[in-house]
Amino acid sequence: SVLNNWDDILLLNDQLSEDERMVRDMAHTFCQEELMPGVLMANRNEDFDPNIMRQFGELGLLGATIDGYGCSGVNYVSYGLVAREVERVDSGYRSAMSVQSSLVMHPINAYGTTEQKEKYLPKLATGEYIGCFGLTEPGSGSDPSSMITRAKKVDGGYRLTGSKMWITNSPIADVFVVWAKNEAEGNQICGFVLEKGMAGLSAPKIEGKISLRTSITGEIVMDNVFVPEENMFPEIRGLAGPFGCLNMARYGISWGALGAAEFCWHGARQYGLDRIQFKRPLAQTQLFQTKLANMQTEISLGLQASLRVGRIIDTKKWDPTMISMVKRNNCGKSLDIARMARDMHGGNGISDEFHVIRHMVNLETVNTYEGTYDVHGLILGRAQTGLQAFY
Ligand code: TGC
Ligand code: FAD
Repeated sequence: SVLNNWDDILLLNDQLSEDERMVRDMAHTFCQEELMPGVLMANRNEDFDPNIMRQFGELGLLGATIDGYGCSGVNYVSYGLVAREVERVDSGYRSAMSVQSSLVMHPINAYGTTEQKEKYLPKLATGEYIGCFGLTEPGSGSDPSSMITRAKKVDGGYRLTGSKMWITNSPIADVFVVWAKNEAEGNQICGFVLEKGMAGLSAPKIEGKISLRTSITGEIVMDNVFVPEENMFPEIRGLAGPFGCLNMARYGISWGALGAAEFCWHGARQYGLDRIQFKRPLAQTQLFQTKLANMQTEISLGLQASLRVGRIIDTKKWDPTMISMVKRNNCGKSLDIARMARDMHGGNGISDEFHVIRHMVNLETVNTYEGTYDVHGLILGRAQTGLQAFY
């Protein structure tokens, strides 16, 4: 048979170049050897070790698609493959990597001045600096156009006032990419790079998360923070600015979520082989096998779709709706798979030692952030009918 592995039924491995396989294998080894052993306690204690960012940096996994500034310059398929390996361990670790790469380094690279790029990108690439991205506010989530954070023009720069909510990495961030309405330009949305230590800037941690506990999440509170003119993105205006970053992060998530789903599928299969009930392995029952077949099918199809979108992005002729489709489908399917795997582990499934319940609760966040499942449905609905149904 041409099939080497039951877990690669559509021969995805053969569709990758040698370079892509190398990046994937390197990320896989790092994630399994360095991240997996500590994830249980990190999740239990709600602990994110910033040193993980330095390790990502050493391996060239931060801003990996950027050319120059110490970045690896790999293609978007490789970026997706890395996201899949990191999230196979935990969505929180992938979150830290994708925020730094797609939501902080990407906008600085795409919208920033030469000085901004030279100042921030090399240190973000090594993980010496940790970045965060502030779009969501307490009263503005799915509808970011309703944000109330304001930038007021003053001598030499702007004063920013407002607060951002649910911001990955904010409590430990050195660099904050923040979106605000610029009063001097008719309240158009503009992007600013803030730095830790600016007067009036704080980033309190959000406590009590049941999901994504290996990732640190906080607010960004800005009380009349002075931001020099040179820290503003000079040209990008409107929601196209933040959405331009979200596209790439959402694409990475489409791969990442499937990494988590694969872990759950493999875990359920192994559990079913090991666990004897009614005098036979659970895996020898028809119900168990059809559940495994459903997982295999959705994961294999989802990976093909993300690979296809990655290949299209690498040709630079892509559309955001393609990304909405894979972000939405792969997150929704992965969440279903994790819930099913949890069930197939019986009572053990609720123990963190089997990891599936951690993936399950993480995927609740992944299905919600970067545009919820339903919001991406509305984006796709609008694109095919020409009618927007948000309002
Ligand atoms: P709409 O009228 O659709 O668009 C306004 C302007 O934005 C442009 N645009 C895009 N540009 C590039 N890429 C995209 N995907 C774009 N989507 C829209 C559009 O062309 C237009 O440009 P212009 O120049 O004409 O002004 O705006 P709307 O207000 O109707 O939007 C509705 C909706 C629902 C599509 C949008 O607001 C949305 O996607 N909401 C979801 C919000 C979201 O995703 N938030 C994410 C926050 S960050 C985060 O969650 C990080 S978690 C990271 C982690 O830890 O991994
Ligand atoms: P809401 O927009 O209030 O939505 C609530 C529910 O209503 C959802 O089910 C939604 O699908 C539904 N809904 C909304 N609008 C409609 C409609 N028109 N029709 C039908 N149903 C609708 N944001 C950042 O800016 N930066 C970050 O780094 C970041 N990290 C995050 C980390 C975590 C752990 C979490 C949980 C969130 C993070 N977010 C971040 C915020 C995230 O992007 C938002 O939570 C998300 O966009 C949804 O917004 P909301 O929570 O305000 O929900």
